[in-house]
Amino acid sequence: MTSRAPALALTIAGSEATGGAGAQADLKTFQELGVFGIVTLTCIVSFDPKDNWKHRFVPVDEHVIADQLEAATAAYGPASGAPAALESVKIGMLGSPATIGAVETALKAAGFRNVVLDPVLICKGQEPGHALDTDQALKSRILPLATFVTPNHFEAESLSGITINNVEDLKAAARRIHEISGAAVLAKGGVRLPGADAVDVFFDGETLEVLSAPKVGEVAVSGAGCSLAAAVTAELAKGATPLEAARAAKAFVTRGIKNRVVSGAPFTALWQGGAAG
Ligand code: PXL
Repeated sequence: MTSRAPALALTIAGSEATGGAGAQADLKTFQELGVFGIVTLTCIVSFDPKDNWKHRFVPVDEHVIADQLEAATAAYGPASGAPAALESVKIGMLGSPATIGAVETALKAAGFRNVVLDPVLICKGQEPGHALDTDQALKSRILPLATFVTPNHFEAESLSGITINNVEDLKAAARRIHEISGAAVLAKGGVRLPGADAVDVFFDGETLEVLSAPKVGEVAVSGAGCSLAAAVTAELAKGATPLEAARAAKAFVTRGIKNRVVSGAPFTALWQGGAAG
């Protein structure tokens, strides 16, 4: 029997119980893009419909995070001997300094080729400033290990120290974040910048490209950031360059937002599988 081994990708992310964001969005994105997905769960988020859909957050014990990473990398990691090795990882919500320590240790040991960081500082509905120590740990310990980073408007301001009101500001922020991290940067303006288009900026130290698509509504859709970073990871896993991965991911997310799913919650969710149905 001959079979082509699929490309592999790992997401280190939280569960979001309505299925729109987090590890669920990542796994669906990997699957849709033809990549074998693996998950290390960092926390469980269950919005509370009795309290304005506020975030309820439970961290996974740091040892359990380390156990999951040990299992995944022993099976498929660069040193595993697997025919198609796991070389691409996406990092989503980590949630606590202890989690960040466990992930930092595993990343340093595994030596992944592609480390895509979605620098989740707060997620929708969460209060800014709620977890400053976590944000600090993410910036000082995980950002330097990233090869590709996908900050949204708020995160780009926080990482760069630049106030972003327009595309020129977004370009400056992308350049600054590249300087700080050494990573390729896809800084997302999304629906936050004025104008008819959702504009993101890619910068890898050489190429600066503005990625633009007509806005689909004016409200952010749950899972868009997670799915974008997961799509970048999947494309890198399949051999795309960072710029190719950014372009493909933007197209994937634009389509998923057009096909978004409405629920009883006050937010809609991106649907990765819309093209298939
Ligand atoms: O969208 C950011 C995000 C990432 N990961 C998890 C989340 C959220 C936002 O709700 O719950 C687990």
